[in-house]
Amino acid sequence: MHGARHTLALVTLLVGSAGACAGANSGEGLFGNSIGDGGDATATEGPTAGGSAEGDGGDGGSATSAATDDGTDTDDTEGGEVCNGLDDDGDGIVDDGIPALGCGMGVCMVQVPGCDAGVPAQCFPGSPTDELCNGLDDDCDGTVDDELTRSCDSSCGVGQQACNAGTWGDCDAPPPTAETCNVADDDCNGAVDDGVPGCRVGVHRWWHPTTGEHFYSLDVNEGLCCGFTLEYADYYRLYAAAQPQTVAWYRCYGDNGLHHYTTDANCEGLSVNEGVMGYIGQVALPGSTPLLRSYNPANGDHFFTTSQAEHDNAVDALGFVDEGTVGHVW
Ligand SMILES: [Ca+2]
Ligand SMILES: [Ca+2]
Ligand SMILES: [Ca+2]
Ligand SMILES: [Ca+2]
Repeated sequence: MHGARHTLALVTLLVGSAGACAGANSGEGLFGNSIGDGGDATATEGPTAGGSAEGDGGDGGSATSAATDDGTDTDDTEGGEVCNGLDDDGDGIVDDGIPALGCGMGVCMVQVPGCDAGVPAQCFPGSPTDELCNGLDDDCDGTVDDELTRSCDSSCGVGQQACNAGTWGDCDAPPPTAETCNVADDDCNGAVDDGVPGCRVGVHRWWHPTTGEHFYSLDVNEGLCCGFTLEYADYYRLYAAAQPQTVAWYRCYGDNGLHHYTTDANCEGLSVNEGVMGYIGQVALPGSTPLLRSYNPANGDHFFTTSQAEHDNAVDALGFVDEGTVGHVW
């Protein structure tokens, strides 16, 4: 009994091995079929025999022409190699000469072999991205850089720049220039007409503790003569020469012994014109601040301040009459 069992197991093993071998052989046979129809025993030698002029010769009468002229190979190719895992044109190479396949534009462009293991290739283009200024067609619409423009700025303002040959061109925002006396911030540092000698003149503010007069002068020493107290040097500034939208600011002297200041060359009919102090803005200009005027009927004092709070206090608490904004100073 024991011997019989061993024998049965051995037979089963042999049968199994034979089946596996048979399967493998038949598979190779299928692949090798197209190469050598005639000799099954030498299937593995296919490529060598493949010179198989002999094999081809057996198929048809073209053996002679094949031997004399390579041109017949071209004829065979025209016969049509298709992507099917077979050597349709009989040149010994499976699926040869099938052109590559391309698809997509720009960076999405893809090229794949026309035939992959007997299966016709499929081509899937890459994914587009936002167009960048880089000399590439990023969004795959067929146009490189798509005439891109973008906003840009300088310290003086905003502008545009265009993409040229993959790099951004010059920004057309206004460039900073040297500061000149023109009521404009030419160098774009945030200060108007800064550092231009003689552009503006400083008006110093004095106050007389006895008369209560507010006195304004271009001379920081002028008030020392007569008991005035210097409240602010360079309290505000005027343009030394006329600028667009400025008018002359006159200093006047009245019969009452007090000074007055106005844009009226006739000193509003009340005083003697002592001359032009400078030029005051008729409207709000770059860098300017309003100059507020009030009048004290009790002592005839004309008070000028750039402080709204000080102006309001004079009117509300000190008996001054509000005479409004008389111009714009710096
Ligand atoms: Ca594009
Ligand atoms: Ca681009
Ligand atoms: Ca400036
Ligand atoms: Ca300027």
